[in-house]
Amino acid sequence: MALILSELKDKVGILTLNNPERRNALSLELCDELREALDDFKSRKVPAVIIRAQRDVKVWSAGHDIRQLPQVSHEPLAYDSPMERVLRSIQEYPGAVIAMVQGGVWGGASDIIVTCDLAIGDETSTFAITPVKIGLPYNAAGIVHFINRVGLSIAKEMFFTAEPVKAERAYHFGILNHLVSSREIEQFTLALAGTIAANSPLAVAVIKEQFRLLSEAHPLTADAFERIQGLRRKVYNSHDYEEGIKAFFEKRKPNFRGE
Ligand code: YXS
Repeated sequence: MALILSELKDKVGILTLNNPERRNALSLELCDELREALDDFKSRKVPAVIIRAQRDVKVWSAGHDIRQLPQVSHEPLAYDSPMERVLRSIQEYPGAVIAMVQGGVWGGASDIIVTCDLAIGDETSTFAITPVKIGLPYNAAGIVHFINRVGLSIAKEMFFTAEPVKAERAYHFGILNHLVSSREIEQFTLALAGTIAANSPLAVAVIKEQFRLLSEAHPLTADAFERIQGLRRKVYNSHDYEEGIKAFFEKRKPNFRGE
């Protein structure tokens, strides 16, 4: 069964996450299909793409497939991991990539939302980023995505609490460009995508790439880079990371020790 459904409506591509049994968890397989579908639209010069889940889902995506997170002592969210490659595919796509959100968005799936160029949500949409729930050190690229979208203080609150941000607040803080009712979200998002698709695709693509280069430009000394690597290694080599994953599967609260 296709984990990603792909269709073209006029000049708008629509990609639907299609694994509700696993709550659209970002498995390696689903991420690879999502990236391949984006590459296919890119080859067909599709100027605007909507990423959505099935209509009226309760869970847009449960985030990274925890069963497939590398076990302790291995770099989770490595540069060339499937989820990270999807995020870069979205950033580098030469056209607008728009998230249409109904239901709960968890973990790495929230990084997809804040990496998309625009996000449209309905009243059921919520957004949580959850590494602290499983003792996982997020990565610098992902943290920059959140800082760029919601600013430092809201990004810290989201990461430190791992609590879902509800639709109204998500709109207020800029996770969502528009908050529309579940009845009208499909038509609204398609119309917005159509407006963008009717503009100069070359200008949109070049302006998008300038946004990416300028917003990602955070000068980092070699020392700072090494420090980040060392800090993250300390976490993914920790008891807490191992305990966090184990607790998820044993469906119990983790007992973190801070080491
Ligand atoms: O027990 P079965 O086999 O039926 O499977 C259950 C869940 O184990 C499974 N499932 C997942 N499997 C792998 N990875 C996941 N992230 C994941 N989430 C769920 O799907 C089956 C149905 O789940 P269930 O019964 O809990 O569904 P529900 O409708 O009652 O609750 C839906 C959720 C999403 C609220 C609940 O499944 C949940 O809280 N899932 C974990 C959400 C989460 O913490 N995601 C973060 C993943 S880690 C990640 O994205 C980043 C690495 S980071 O941590 O840095 O943010």
